[in-house]
Amino acid sequence: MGECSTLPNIKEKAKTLINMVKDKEATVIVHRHADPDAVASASPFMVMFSAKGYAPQGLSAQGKRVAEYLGLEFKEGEPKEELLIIVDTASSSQLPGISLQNREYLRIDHHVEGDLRPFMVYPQASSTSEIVALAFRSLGIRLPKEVAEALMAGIIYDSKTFRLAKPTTFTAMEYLSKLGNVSKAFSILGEQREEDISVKMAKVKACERLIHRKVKDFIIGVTEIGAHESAVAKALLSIGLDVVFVVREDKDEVRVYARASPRAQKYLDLAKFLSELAEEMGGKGGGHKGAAGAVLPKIEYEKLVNKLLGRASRRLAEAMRSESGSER
Ligand SMILES: [Mn+2]
Repeated sequence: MGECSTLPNIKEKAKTLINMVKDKEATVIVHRHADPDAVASASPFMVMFSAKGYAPQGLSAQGKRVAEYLGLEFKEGEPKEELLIIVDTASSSQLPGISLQNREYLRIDHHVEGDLRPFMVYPQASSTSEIVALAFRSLGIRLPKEVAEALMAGIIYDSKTFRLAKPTTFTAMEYLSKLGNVSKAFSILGEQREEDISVKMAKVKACERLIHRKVKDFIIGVTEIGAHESAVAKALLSIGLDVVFVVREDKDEVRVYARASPRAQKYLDLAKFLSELAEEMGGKGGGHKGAAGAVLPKIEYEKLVNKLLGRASRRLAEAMRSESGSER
C-alpha cells in the first residue's frame, strides 16, 4: 500500500505561505465573478488569519452561497494590504481594477496559462480548494468545520462532482471529510435545495398530459402546462425524451417552448423548425438549435399537437435517412 497522493513540495511552500501570512497584513483576491472554488480557497485565510477578501466585480451566484455560509464579505476596489494572496486566478485580465505593479503577491492555483507569477500552482490538481486543503494538511493545521465544508464544496464544484477528479482530490477529500460533512458541502452548492411545490406540480401534470411518439430510437412529445415551461421541458428531457414541446395557452395566443437533447439536435434544429412553423401560421418563433420558442395565433390544441409531432417526426426521419444515405 502506497502513501496518499499529495503535491510535490507542498509542505515547504505551505510553510513559507503561512509564515508570510502571519508576518504581514494579508488580503486574498479571487477572480471576477468568483465561483465556489475561488471563494472556498480564500476562506481559510479569511477565517483563520483574518485576511481581508477582494472580489473584482463581485461573486457568482454560487460563489455567494459559499461566502454566505461562512459569513464572509468580499470588497471591490484596490487592496491596501501589504501581501496579496491570489487564488484560482492565472491572468491579470481576471482581476479588473487591481494593479499588481510593485505589489508582493503569492498565487495559489490549478490553472497553468497566465501572466501571473506562480507560487503554489499545481495543474495536476482538479481545484484550487484541494491545493489549499493539502497545504494545511501538510502542516497539520486543523481547519474549522465550516471551512472544511466550503473547501469540499469548491472541490465538488470544480471537479464536476469528481468526474474530473485526480488522486490528490481524494487525498484532500479524505482529510476534509474528517473535519466536516460531505452532505453539507453539497447543500452549500444548492443541490439539495427543495423545489417549489408549484414547479413540482407543473412537472407532474406535464407528465400526465404528455402525448408522445417514437421515431426510430428517439422519443418526441408534446405537453400542455400553465407555467414553468422551461423546468417542465428540462424534466421531460431528463426522463428520456429527445424532443419536447411544451404548450401554454394564453388568452389570445399559444406559446410553444421546445427543447431537444444533444443527439436530437444533430437532426433537428428547433429554432429553424419553430420559426418556419410560426411563419406559416402567422406567428413568430426563434431561438437556438436545442432550445427555442414560438408565439402562435390561437389554434385547437389537438391540431397543434398533430402538427408538432407530425412535422418533427418527419424532419427527424428525413434527416436520419439522408445521413445514412450520405454514409454509403
Ligand atoms: Mn478553480
